[in-house]
Amino acid sequence: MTTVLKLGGSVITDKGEPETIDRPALASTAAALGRADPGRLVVVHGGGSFGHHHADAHGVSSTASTREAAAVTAIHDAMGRLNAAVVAALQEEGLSAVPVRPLSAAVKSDADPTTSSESGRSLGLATRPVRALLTEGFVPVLHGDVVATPGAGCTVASGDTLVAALADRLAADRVGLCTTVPGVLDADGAVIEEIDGREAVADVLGDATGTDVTGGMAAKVETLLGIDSPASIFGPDALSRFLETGTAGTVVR
Ligand code: IP8
Repeated sequence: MTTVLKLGGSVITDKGEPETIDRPALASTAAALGRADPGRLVVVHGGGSFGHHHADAHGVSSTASTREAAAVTAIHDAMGRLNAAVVAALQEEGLSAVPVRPLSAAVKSDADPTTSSESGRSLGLATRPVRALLTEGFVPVLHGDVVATPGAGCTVASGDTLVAALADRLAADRVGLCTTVPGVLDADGAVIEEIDGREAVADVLGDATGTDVTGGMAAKVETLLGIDSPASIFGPDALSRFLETGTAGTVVR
């Protein structure tokens, strides 16, 4: 069984403070993973106050590109610092976590990659190393990153886009997005149990708190609707349930 799990940047960092890890949240997330027996597991994490802070400072997003090497390096290096912290936290809980860095493994592949909506298919991702690491018993840990964008320089590929690309190419059995909210909420604040069509996206436009250069809940749902496997969006409290049962919060089909 293959699970692709995204840890939202807002879950593991304090989005209000540049480059600040939410240590208790990261530790409890890692502990939940350490307690579970998820089989083949790929972890992807978002940018939180690391990537988004630097991307915003350089005017780079999933649609705004840069050709400045210093901007690419600043964003990528910040994501590297967060990735190292996530890998270390997972290792402390006994997982064989290792870093896999998308700048060196991914390229946006749409004809007009700066205006197309983010889908897993718009990303060329070298999944052979990820597969090989899984087979060797490792837990590859990827993250949202700046990636080459033909004709434009580099743009941000969000962790969600990576999740979608990985889910498709690894034929994932289970896909989960651990966010700060317990799922996609309706107008009354109740968790919507299931979303199965694009028309739902208009109703779920959430507001991302802090700096987020890759879009909020609507973009997440849109991306997840594009993959074959059902995907769950849930809060940190439901992480163990997701790992046990394969679904939690809102299921996007
Ligand atoms: O937080 C964005 O990833 P996300 C990563 O999953 C960067 O949207 C580099 C801002």
